[in-house]
Amino acid sequence: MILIGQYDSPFVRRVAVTLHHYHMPFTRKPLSVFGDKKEVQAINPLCRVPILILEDGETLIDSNAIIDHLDHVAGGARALTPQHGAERRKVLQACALSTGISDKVVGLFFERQFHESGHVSKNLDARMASQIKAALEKLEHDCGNPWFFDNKMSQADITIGCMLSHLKLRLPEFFPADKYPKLHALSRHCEMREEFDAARIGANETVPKKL
Ligand SMILES: N[C@@H](CCC(=O)N[C@@H](CS)C(=O)NCC(=O)O)C(=O)O
Repeated sequence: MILIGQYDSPFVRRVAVTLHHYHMPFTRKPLSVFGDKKEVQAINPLCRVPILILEDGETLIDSNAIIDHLDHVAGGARALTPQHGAERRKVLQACALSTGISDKVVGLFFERQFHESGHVSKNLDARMASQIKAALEKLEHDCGNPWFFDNKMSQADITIGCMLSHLKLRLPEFFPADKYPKLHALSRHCEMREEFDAARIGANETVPKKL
């Protein structure tokens, strides 16, 4: 399998951590949606990552759809997302909140990075900031120990761990050291794991200053 995308994307990283967790071999092409736009768009018309190319050449896009496939291949007991019922809904809801935060963090970062000075919408900036903060507070409230759902590692931990490392990289002021103690502990717990360590951002995996 070939994973396309840089690890400064929380969506690419959650797929990579999941692949490592399942010990599924893959190679990676760290293409940039900016610097390698033509190449990425030739594979995914949306010019978005992650993209996973399967052994038979089939191409999957979107981290949720990719992880759904990986869970299926890993099978019942190994799957990081429970297969049925309330447990499955809880994990998927925590992932939805977490990927929703990452969507807003990416949006706010791009808004600030790419608009010429003075052209950032203050109202949009404030709206996205309030969405990020409220969703972080909800995750902090619901977070268990040592994992999000106490003793069992799930896809919620991978997704929240990758969301937090990306938040710290792009908008660190939203995750101060003296706030969100349960999420800080979860982030540390995740980053000590082998599968997270195997998916660290490389020095060249950056975003351009201008579009
Ligand atoms: N819902 C998608 C979101 C993917 C996404 O937003 N990827 C970003 C990288 S962090 C991207 O490729 N953005 C380029 C663009 O949309 O122009 C997923 O879960 O994979």
